[in-house]
Amino acid sequence: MMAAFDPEGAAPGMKVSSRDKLRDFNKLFSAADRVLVVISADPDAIASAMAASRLLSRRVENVTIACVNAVDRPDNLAMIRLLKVGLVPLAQVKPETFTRILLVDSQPSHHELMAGLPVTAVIDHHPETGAKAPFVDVRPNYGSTATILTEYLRAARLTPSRNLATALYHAIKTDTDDFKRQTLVEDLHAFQYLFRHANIALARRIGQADLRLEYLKYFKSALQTMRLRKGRVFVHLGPVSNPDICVIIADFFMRIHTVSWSIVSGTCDQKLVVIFRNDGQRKNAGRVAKESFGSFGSAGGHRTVARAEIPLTDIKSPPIDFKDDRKVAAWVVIRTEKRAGPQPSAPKPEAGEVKANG
Ligand SMILES: [Mn+2]
Repeated sequence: MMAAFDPEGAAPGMKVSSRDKLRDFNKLFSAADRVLVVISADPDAIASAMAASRLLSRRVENVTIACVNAVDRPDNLAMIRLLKVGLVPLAQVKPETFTRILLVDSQPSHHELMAGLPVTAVIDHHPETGAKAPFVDVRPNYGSTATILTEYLRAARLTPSRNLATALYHAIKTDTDDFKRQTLVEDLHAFQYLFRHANIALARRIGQADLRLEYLKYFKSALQTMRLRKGRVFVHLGPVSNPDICVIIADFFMRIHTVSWSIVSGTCDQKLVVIFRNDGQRKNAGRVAKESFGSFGSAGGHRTVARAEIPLTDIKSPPIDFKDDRKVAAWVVIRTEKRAGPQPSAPKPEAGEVKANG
């Protein structure tokens, strides 16, 4: 039998048709169902849960979205607040009081709390883990789960509300890192569609909300104590409430066009955390992190981004006084300074002396 032309589906025989998938998905639910959508909250998971909730809102008795993690990233908090997302911690609900449980942007094996749930349906874009459930739609090539859910909404002929479209739009942007990561034409199509329905200014507001008010004191101390040598910025922040602060400050200094390396450290949970960033010009942050700190703790990363974490008790020769921020700062500089420089393309006597721009 010839397949009827399907404007929402993919080319016949080639890819998953979201219309077919939606039909199977809908069969799982009836009007008396109480549905629990379980996520590990990040923009894609939150948006996908909102979309699943929209798909089911008129088909079931109620839908609750619960997360296995504590939401504390500022951009996630902004998303939840500005888009009025109803989200509760999984610990606050009784899964056994629900008749259907849905996982979006996750698979059971991703989290022990998820693995223990009797899951009805899994919709995700992470690599296949052999999830067992009555309904599984895992598309590892997709840039985001939000793309899959956008296809479902379109197949169901449901126009997303402004807030839902904004959430999905932000999710695709986030998970594809503005299309610099794994992206399919399906992600672009979903994005293009959502663009017409989203509040772009609100999405931008959410995307740029990566700071907390309490972080400003670290900026102040970073600006006051930074050492700048040959385009390399060194900052030791001392005790920080969260290692993310070191990442934010390290990224911040890379925005200065003459800075080629940004190395920012801080102590948290009995560990020294060192964050490395560079401009990618003949440099290898992962190697520098490993050579500088690999003998003290875990250290590594990629060419432009890297990280080291050293237990504060483990440095014996010479012993480091981690209460003395100036000594720690000097130690980080000494460990990294010789290693963090441009690697010469041809052997040169002293790599540290090579100036990038002559
Ligand atoms: Mn995702």
